[in-house]
Amino acid sequence: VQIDIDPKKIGLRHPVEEGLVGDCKTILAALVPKLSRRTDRSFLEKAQKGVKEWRDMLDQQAGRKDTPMKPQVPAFELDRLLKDDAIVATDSGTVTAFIARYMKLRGDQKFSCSGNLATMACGLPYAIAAAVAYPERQVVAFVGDGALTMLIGELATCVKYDLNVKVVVIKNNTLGQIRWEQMVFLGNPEYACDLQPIDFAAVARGFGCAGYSIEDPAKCHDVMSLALETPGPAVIECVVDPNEPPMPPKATLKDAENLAKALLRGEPEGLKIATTLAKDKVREMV
Ligand SMILES: Cc1ncc(C[n+]2csc(CCOP(=O)(O)OP(=O)(O)O)c2C)c(N)n1
Repeated sequence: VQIDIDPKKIGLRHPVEEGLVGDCKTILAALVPKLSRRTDRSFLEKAQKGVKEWRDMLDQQAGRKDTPMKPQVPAFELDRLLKDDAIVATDSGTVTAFIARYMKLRGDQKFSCSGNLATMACGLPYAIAAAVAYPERQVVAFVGDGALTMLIGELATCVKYDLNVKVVVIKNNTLGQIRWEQMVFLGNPEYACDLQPIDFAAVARGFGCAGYSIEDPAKCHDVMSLALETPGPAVIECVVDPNEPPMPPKATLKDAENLAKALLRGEPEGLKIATTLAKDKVREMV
């Protein structure tokens, strides 16, 4: 069953048996009285246990203090610092997975990504639009270094109109999503994904924005908090581990087989990736 305010969206992403067009709140209110309460709570409890285990795993992953900092750390810290009416926009890349997992939408928060075309570099323009439409609200773009580089000139727009946009750029010096797709979907070593490292904090200052850089996970919370409180536009560069895999919620055997193939075929960072994966797995088991 898909409930959607827009009839064109019914069945867009997943086959449905019933499409119900309308506002979720109204439709759910109409549906709920048709249900009779089950005495057997096992299905619900199993689902609740699954969510709890998933959240515990995310917390554990975000609590890691190793350097290079894990990308989960800034996503986790940002979520903790967001106001209840914050507007967050993200790009397409591994960043999408990290922020979508860690941002627990609450209050009047809004979250946007490019759900149809999955284009890179939409995060900053979406945030600019949000800051123009809602100048009194906290607005954050959570973006990749590859994507931000494509539209970095828009920082000048933020300065020119004194827009309250905070740009959190996850700097892994690679087109991460493609790199992992090459390995996990195709079984090939990465090819041509490296990015020329950029000092985003210095670049931000060149544009006239405030610029911050975070490398130490222990300082992530405090620096992020300071940066979010800075009036006007600011860039917060988070230097992260490019070898932390953005694994799908359920990795298949085929994914693992492809990754192994990519490593055997000469993935240049193979050893680091294997060590990171092994460490992550051991931590999860412990
Ligand atoms: C305009 C555009 N070009 C290319 C792609 C294909 N693509 C999807 S994600 C991605 C890499 C994103 O890299 P980055 O912004 O550094 O984020 P990361 O994946 O490292 O988190 C690419 C090239 C795309 N979706 N849109």
